[in-house]
Amino acid sequence: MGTALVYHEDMMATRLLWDDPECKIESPERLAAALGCLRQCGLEQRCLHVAAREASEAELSLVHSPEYVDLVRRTQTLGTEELQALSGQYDAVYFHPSTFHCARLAAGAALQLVDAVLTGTAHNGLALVRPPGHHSQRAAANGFCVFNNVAIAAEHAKRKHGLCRILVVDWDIHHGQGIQYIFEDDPSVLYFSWHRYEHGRFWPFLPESDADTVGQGQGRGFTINLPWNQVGMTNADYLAAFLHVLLPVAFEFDPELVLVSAGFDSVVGDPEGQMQATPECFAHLTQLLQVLAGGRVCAVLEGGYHLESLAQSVCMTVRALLGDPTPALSGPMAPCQSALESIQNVRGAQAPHWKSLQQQDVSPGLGPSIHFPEERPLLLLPGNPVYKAEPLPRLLLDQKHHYSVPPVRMAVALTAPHSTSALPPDVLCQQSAPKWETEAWAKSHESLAQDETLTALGKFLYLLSRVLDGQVSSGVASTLASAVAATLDVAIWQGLSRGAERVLCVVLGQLDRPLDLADDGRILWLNIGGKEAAIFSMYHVSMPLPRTTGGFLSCILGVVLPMAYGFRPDLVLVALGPDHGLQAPQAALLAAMLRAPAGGRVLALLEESAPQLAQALAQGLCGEAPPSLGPFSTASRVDLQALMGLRAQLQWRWEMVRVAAPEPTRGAPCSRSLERPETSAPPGNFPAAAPALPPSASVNDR
Ligand code: X5A
Ligand code: ZN
Repeated sequence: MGTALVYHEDMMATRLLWDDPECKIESPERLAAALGCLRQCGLEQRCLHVAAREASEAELSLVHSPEYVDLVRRTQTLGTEELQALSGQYDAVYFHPSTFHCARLAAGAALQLVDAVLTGTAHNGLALVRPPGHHSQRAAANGFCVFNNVAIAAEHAKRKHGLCRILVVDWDIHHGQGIQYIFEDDPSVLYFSWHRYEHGRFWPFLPESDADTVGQGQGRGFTINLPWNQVGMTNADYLAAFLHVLLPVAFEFDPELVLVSAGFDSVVGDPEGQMQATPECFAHLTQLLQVLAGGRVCAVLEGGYHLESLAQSVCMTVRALLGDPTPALSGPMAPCQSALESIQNVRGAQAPHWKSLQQQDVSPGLGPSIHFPEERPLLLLPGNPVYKAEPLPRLLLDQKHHYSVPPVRMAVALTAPHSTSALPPDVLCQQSAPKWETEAWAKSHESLAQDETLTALGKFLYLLSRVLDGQVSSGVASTLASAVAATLDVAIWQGLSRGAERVLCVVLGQLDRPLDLADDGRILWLNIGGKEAAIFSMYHVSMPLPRTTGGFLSCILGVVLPMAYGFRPDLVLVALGPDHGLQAPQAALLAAMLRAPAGGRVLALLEESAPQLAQALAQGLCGEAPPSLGPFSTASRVDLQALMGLRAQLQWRWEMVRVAAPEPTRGAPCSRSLERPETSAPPGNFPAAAPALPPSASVNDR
């Protein structure tokens, strides 16, 4: 089972036959550019090829009126002048004698993709199509769109495959009002769209594109609009939208299928969108979506008019669908003021419909369970932040970072033989670090001196070296329970001395932070489910492990991932300590989601008597979709208060934690990131991502 690529060259046939500056950007070269890039990057060869077919009339009428389908059919025999006259009856549309054929292929491609994924032929996939679909309506072409490819595919998934919950994620920069209208009263299709809006001054100029449109009747809460009121939105703004709006609701909705209206006019360089997000961001967005619906993600091309931008973004999306680790993201990891206002508005509008968004109703003051240790008092209060945003990490290097994918995606170094039986043998890591090296490390820790723990440490160190030198992307290792803390300590130092600049430690349960660990910003220590909820420093934070699914997700989406994205770790160490309380599905989800901000470099460490957890972590790190966490249960008031209290403090340093714009009247600092946007980059001039690790020479000198 792999990634399906659905395509047919006939879809290059339709093109504009007269002069129309608005429509000329929707050109056949768009498909050629996307396909060419996929070939050049060796990605096309890794996909399962599925030929597009024409959608039948019956399939088109799942969404469109028979009269409209007839009308489009009759365009096949019209002359240029008649085509132009008919096109003029719609907003931003052109017809060509091949339009009917192409548009039926486009809809049929989406159907083929959904069938391949729902019958198990493919895991996920992308349909490269034109004309696009999301503006098209029951009886109207609109915005270059003729038939609504994604809406037809969603309706087909309901009727032919019996699905009850389909999530449509529309990341095109225009509002897919066609999809919104078709499903506005349908609770089985959750439609999420972000779009350039500028308070209604951007095409298609509709009041119903605003955040307060939530759907109608039974479908209330199943339309989610996130309008961008300024141009220049960045990777941070898009990620914040996913972490704080889309993903909480999506987990609560629990879709059986994710359809993406994958337009790439939301990428830097695009003349329509005027946004600043880079192609790499779309690998992240795609990877984040893959934790839903058992990984059944079907992306269907919509817009995208800057050929280079489009092509690179399509490649990033396919990379993520294939399971490759995500490339580093460039730019400041802080959402801008305008984006935060939009996020706040849509959360407010949707809160009556989604329990996962209701936590903002809890007062943002300090909850009773938050504890500030007395010996290291914390001086952070809203409106009185002592932490200034630090100088930004190395950004925008002159050269584009050439990242390579490690040959091994995941390896395990488990000590107890019985614990490996459920894993495929090819992931088992048999080698060990040199004896002298292992023994040298063990000298500093009593708990590592036994034979058993020494053997485990040797295997672990070997695995860590392979992660650091880029041979292995991620791993799971085990040792005796008594040696987890010391092994983690060794891993931190080894990581820092072998080239990682920032190490994120996600520590579950009762595992104390080593006392001699410097608090210099190179290590971020997140303790989940430790003794208390506390902020010891901006790099040492402790929070409860909520027992409810809602609480757990709030913790991961609302705190852990935003901090991880803000920190930009080169390496993530996940350690399961005593009383960690983590269930296997939670472990799988945590592992799968931590891959994204870490470029896939995640090493998990646990005690050897927990083979189910080791397996869950291994599956998550492989990119397998985690199993369902079970029915959504609202976070407890105590958990919410603790998380809210933490977030209120953390947001001054970790701006990705924010879900609302700071109130300017309270003297909050306007960090420079809130003062965006600036003008967009010249087309084709992409900001480059910083390399995640220094050149391999310095990592390899063992
Ligand atoms: C699919 C798509 C955009 C239409 C813009 C009209 N359509 N100005 O991106
Ligand atoms: Zn668009």
